[in-house]
Amino acid sequence: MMRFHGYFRSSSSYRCRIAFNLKGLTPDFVPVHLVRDGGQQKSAAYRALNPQGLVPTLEVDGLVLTQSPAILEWLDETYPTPALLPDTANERAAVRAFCAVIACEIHPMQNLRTLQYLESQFGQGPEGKQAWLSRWLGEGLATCEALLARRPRSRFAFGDQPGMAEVYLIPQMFSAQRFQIDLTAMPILRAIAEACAALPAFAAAHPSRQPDAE
Ligand SMILES: N[C@@H](CCC(=O)N[C@@H](CS)C(=O)NCC(=O)O)C(=O)O
Repeated sequence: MMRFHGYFRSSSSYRCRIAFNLKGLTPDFVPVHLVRDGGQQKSAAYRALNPQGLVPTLEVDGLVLTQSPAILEWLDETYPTPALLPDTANERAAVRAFCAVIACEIHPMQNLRTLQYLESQFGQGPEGKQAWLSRWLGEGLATCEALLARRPRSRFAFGDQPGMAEVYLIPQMFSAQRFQIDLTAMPILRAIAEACAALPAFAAAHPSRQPDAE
């Protein structure tokens, strides 16, 4: 039994969906609406699975996995083909650094609860929140672009096949568009996003194609 709890627009859920598709896995899906009912992720029933009250959560038989980086590494170790990480320690470190910029530096700044806190505790409206998002998403994505600009160019971020870097990058590019971040100065990231959009595993993982899409 494999059961995935997520939300169509959540970028950490989107990461996992891409990985499932690349690996040919089709877990059952349980939608967790992040706004309805005050946020279903905060319910006692969901918190019993994921004490942080965040999506995603993956249940596999008796095992409960939380935090998308842990889920993705577990998937790659448990279903090694196709591999999401490169063969060498040096390249794996480069890919993990790229992914960490997104997961550790960018994503927490755009999260729903962060934006809600800016509003409730610091009185920020749409303009203030937009300035915040532009600052942190813009800087983080510029770092991703710079990390790739210093490498020999390839079709995808770290070679001719998509892998862990694209699993993180594509949802982040979706969020950047949603939050109207200027991507003009990021031609490498845009080219990778375009190459991924043509692949069924990525296209099928898009938020607009999920059963809970609005
Ligand atoms: N580092 C966590 C982040 C999880 C996370 O922040 N999920 C967001 C959606 S992308 C969420 O559940 N937000 C609900 C909220 O802020 O209340 C992961 O990668 O799984």
